Amino acid sequence: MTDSAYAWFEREQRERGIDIAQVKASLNALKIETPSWGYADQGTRFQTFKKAGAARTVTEKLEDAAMVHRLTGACPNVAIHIPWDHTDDYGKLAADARSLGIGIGAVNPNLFQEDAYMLGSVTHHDPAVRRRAVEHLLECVDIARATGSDALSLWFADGTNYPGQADFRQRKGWMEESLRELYAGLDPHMRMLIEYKFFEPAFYHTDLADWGMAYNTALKLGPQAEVLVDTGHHPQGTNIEHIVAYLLDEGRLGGFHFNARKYADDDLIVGSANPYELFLIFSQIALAERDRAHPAVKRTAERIAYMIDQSHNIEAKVPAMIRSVMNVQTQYAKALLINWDALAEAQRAGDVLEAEAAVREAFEQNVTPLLQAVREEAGLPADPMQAYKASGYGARIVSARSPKAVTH
Ligand code: AOS
Ligand code: ZN
Ligand code: ZN
Ligand code: ZN
Repeated sequence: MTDSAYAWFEREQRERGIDIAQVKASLNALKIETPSWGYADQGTRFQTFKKAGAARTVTEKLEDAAMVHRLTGACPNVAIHIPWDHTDDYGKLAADARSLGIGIGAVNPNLFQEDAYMLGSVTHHDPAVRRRAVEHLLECVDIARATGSDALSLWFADGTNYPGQADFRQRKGWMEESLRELYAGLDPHMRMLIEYKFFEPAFYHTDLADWGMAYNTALKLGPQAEVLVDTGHHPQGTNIEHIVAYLLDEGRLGGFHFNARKYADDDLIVGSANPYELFLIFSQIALAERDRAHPAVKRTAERIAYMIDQSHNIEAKVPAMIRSVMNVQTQYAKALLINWDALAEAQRAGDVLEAEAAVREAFEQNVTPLLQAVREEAGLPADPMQAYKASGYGARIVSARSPKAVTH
């Protein structure tokens, strides 16, 4: 993109009444955590294709996450999943990450891959299984402490497949009891992000099925518990931006797991199927970030943990992650181009068409010159995807990570 394209963009936006310096500051502040599991081979229940170059060890996952950060400047932390990223020395893991220029983000416990959890983890009818689950959660607090992480991302696969299989209210009680014990184990600076999902792997009921259940649980636990919105976890047609606004207003929007879906929890490249939805989510956040009349809402918006949760089945992992990061930046940039005064004026006048236009017209702007300028001003490649292709990293990891070369 040429300088003149950016100059033209800036002139256009000034005419639209947009404060470009503020937009750039907001874009620079946007940090997005990438998931360690997005760099390793993941599959569907039909097949996990072995992809040449996919990270095989936690060290390789850190290397890939660091590469994404080097090219985007926007991904300083990587989320870990335990036991997938298990190591005997978590202090060393954090030091390794630091030496690569990144840090450890949210710690994700895994309570869904042991046979013991077939009928539930923290909601299992057998107290011994619940104990095992709570001990794993507490172990993850220790791991967060050892790695310098300040967040635990909690997703529970707990649910049932058939009516009558279990007692909903009894399980609700066990969930709350287990989470209370975990909450008591948190350090004061740690946040507990509670993720909900309406179905899968359970098909009849899921113990934390929607944002209301996650919110109510967080409310009962205390201020360190917040809701995590995974964009793939709602029934079709759900107005996610409304949920986002509601949770922002209540001070309990903790973070996001971004991914795209067309049908269910597809976990595809962010913004690939639903860019307008992502834009509308960011429009609620951008509005909250500038809400000086409600400082608590503004604070909540400013500390949202933005995380990507995608699971690559057929795509090369590192460039897929870069694409997701760029797509997040694009939709946030567009949301920052809403003329809020014009929107408020249209709302006051009850002018439905003008109000809708004020939002949509921001989405229709071409933000490529803006994002390229912001990156160049920060000393980053204007086009991280292009830079990745030119770097030779993809070819290097394919040869370095051949199955024969596995050392541990
Ligand atoms: C599962 O559907 C959730 O999105 C979780 O966040 C999960 O832990 C993550 O996808 C890694 O398995
Ligand atoms: Zn998720
Ligand atoms: Zn999910
Ligand atoms: Zn998902």
